Amino acid sequence: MRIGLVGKPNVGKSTTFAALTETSVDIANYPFTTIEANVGVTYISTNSSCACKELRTKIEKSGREPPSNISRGGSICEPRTGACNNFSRLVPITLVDVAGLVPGAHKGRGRGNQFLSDLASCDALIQVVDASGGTDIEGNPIGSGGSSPEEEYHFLIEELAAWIDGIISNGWGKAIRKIQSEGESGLTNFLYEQLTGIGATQSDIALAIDSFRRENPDAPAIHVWGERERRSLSAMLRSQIFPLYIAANKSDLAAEETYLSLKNEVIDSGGLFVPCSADSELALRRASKAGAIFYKPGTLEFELNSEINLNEAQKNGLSELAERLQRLGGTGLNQLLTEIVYQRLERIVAYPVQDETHWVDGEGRVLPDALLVPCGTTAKGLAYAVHSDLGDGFIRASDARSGRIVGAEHELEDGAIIKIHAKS
Ligand SMILES: Nc1nc2c(ncn2[C@@H]2O[C@H](COP(=O)(O)OP(=O)(O)O)[C@@H](O)[C@H]2O)c(=O)[nH]1
Ligand SMILES: [Mg+2]
Repeated sequence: MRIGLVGKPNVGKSTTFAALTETSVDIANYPFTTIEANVGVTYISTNSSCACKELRTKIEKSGREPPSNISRGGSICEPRTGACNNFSRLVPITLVDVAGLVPGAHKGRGRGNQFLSDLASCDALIQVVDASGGTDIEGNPIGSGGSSPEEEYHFLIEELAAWIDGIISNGWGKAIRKIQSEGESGLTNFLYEQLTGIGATQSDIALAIDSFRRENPDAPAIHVWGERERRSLSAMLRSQIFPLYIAANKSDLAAEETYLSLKNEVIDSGGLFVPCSADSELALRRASKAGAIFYKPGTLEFELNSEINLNEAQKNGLSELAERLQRLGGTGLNQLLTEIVYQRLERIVAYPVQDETHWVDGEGRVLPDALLVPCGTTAKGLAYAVHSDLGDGFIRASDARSGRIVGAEHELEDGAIIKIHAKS
């Protein structure tokens, strides 16, 4: 699971990245571009209780003593990445902070194609916009309300569509020949060949062609398509290959009228628009890491740690943050990620194990991995998600909960605990 942070410079992409991954990266109030994309890991909670809750009950019922784990609220799993407390399991998501995208990137302006290829491996994109309208399209600070969040949104989707258009225009002569010999499936095959490298699937292409047909019922035969038709198809391809969700950042500074029309446009077209304050999330995570507060991401309140002495400035800073959290209804970032992963991308959680009785791996670790996989993932698909060798050598799997043997095409349920049998 990989999510890219995109947007014009100086909107808070690196701040969002630093807050969510709890790492330090360069953050500055002027447009500058990091040479390499920042790549890191963030965590979100699973929708339902960790499978270690069931395991604990199973052990208790059998009359054995589960490992004592008071400090973790009863959780007994041993996550290799993430953590689990009170049966709330954290699962990893890779985040990529793709530096600033400037108008003309598809023609190589700024860091141009480098930005674009950093996006290619992402399952979804979050566009961070400056909801306060305080920075121009190139990221230079101007007074609040001086720029239009709508403009930066349109610039970005058009830039991405132009990039895709560039890729398909390149071989258009070949497309025409394919269409003449293979009919409409020639177009699908051509698009798949050209776009598989940026992560397009057959189904993305089929869905994009469907929506093109719906929006352009009178389009001429493909072999006489001009730029207009191709551009329109590129826009549909963009929305299938790179679903884009909006983090309306700097909401702490923003007047609602600055972003209202963008909000309405995004929501009316079925998109996701969440007001965020990355800066506040970063301050909260840092205070929490320093031990000054107890804060659970996604909540509206935090507690001061009475064992830590704070100076006046720190106390004021924290009380200002507390007031801000209440006023904004949270920092928005956790809500945004959770909605993208579970509602929009329909990811489910699967626990691969090596021992179907004790739900452990080869080293005896209890439920070491919890993976986010697309809804509809099969047993064999999970094997590939663990390791390509496990997928290639797949023989069969077993459902560790019921003990039943399942085949390669068996579709996993949310929370499935699966042992994979493979040739080594
Ligand atoms: N008020 C406010 N400022 C923010 C917020 N997020 C980021 N900033 C500031 O915006 C500027 C640009 O942030 P940065 O993360 O470097 O932007 P990037 O160029 O998109 O990576 C910095 O001065 C940040 O402190 C926010 O939520 N609220
Ligand atoms: Mg940055």
